[in-house]
Amino acid sequence: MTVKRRKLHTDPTAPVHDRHRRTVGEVAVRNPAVGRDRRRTSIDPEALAVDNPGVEVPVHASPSLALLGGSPAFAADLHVGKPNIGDRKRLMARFEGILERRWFTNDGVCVKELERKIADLLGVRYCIAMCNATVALEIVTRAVGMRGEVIVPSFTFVATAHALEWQDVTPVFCDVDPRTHTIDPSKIERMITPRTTGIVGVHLWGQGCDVDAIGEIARRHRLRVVYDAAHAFACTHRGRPIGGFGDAEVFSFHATKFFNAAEGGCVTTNDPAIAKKVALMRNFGFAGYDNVVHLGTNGKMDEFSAAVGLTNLESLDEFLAVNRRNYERYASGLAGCPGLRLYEFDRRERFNYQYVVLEVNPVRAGITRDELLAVLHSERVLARRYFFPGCHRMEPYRSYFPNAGLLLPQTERLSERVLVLPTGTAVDVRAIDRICGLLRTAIARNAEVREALAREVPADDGRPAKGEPAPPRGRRPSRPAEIARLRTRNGG
Ligand code: T4K
Repeated sequence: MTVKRRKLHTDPTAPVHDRHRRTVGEVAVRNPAVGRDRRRTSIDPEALAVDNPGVEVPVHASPSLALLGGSPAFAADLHVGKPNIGDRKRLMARFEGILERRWFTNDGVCVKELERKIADLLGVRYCIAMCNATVALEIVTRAVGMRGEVIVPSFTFVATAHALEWQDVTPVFCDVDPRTHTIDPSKIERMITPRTTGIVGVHLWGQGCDVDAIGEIARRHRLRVVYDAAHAFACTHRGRPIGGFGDAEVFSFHATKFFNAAEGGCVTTNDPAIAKKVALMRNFGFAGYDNVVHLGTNGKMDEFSAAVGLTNLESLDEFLAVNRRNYERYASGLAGCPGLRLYEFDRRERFNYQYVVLEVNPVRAGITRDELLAVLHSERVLARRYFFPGCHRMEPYRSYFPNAGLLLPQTERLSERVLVLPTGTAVDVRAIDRICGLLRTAIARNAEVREALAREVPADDGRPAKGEPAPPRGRRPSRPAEIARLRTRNGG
């Protein structure tokens, strides 16, 4: 079969990291390994071109895979979420200052400075630093008066749902938009009941939710709106910095985040009443010595975390440049690879590129996401299946709503297909080239990979194995009628 050479349209800004650049068709014909497997797996080079018409594909060496008897590609584990680290000298100087002052927490100078700087950066009136985003979400849930039921995507880190449930608010799971992976506004209204008090949108991967549509629904139904912006530090949406949308937004400064304070987070808002309540609740409700005026908890950020945050804030541009470079490298390294689609970011907005998100189409790739994950793990590339299997398939939610998945087809699909790859300042372009080469080889040799995996013990995917008892159903005796009703509505 002859494959015509296609016209090349390369992004002039993309790195040229391989001297041998060929078209998709040529890869399939000239690379004997790919050619052989193409016949076996019926991967048609023309089909590759449909995925990425006219995109030039760099040819990577096609090494052997550890799973097929080779040595692992990396000598040490390559993680998703290795922390970004700012200037060490400045960090140590800040630590010295904290030790000198002997003021470790409770509104110290570093925390106050961090709050001021973040409010300025995000263009919001108030920033309240927190010990982490999960506690921040719990506090905000109470501060804005969410009760009963709150509509939230299931395709998120489980903390989003847990924060609600921890406050005895029932998370009602809504499906996401297959393109943006954020809550689908067209699906929200049908989830609203007389008990609904709010919506929690998640700016997943730093991609802003459709805030206009959500705001409109909230206005019509008098609902509160909070955004989980854990991934979205320093990102914009429709030209505006994320941080000022809804009643309040919550950021995470966990070690794995674009901007980290080791542990930490913050609440941002333009509403003075909410800001005041959140600040009180963060510190047990104390309004001064011996004067407790509100129910509260301990959500305070300590000075050492704030010092890490302040130092990292000074290096944001460098972190961003590295993440952007890494993202582009993955984009060029995987262009035209059958069945792999890299999550795209709108070039008109600012993103932090902290998550390199791949969608695996098992039919086109001839291999599943989980098989690719196994390949990468055997090479010591610890890619992650964020956010498998979806909150609705985790406890306690899967017991409450065993059939919620029926109303969440996009969530189910994505949680079977998404693979998050390592990036950040701990990952260099050579490592990325190697990872792209591994993915390409795994797809080219998919039949051998499947055979090798079939000989191995199946991995625990968090779902009950065959023969294992089904998860217990509805264990909340205090609200049986409500659970029965929600089960019915959620497809139970
Ligand atoms: N909402 C959303 C949408 C979120 O994604 C998160 C957190 C939250 C809310 C809650 O925010 P926080 O309460 O955490 O502030 C990790 C993080 O623990 C979690 O913060 C994050 N989302 C989530 C996406 O990822 P795991 O279960 O994957 O954690 P773990 O320990 O496996 O770490 C991830 C990877 O990072 C590992 O491969 C190892 C590496 N790592 C981790 C740490 C802590 C390092 O290399 N160095 C480190 O210091 O949840």
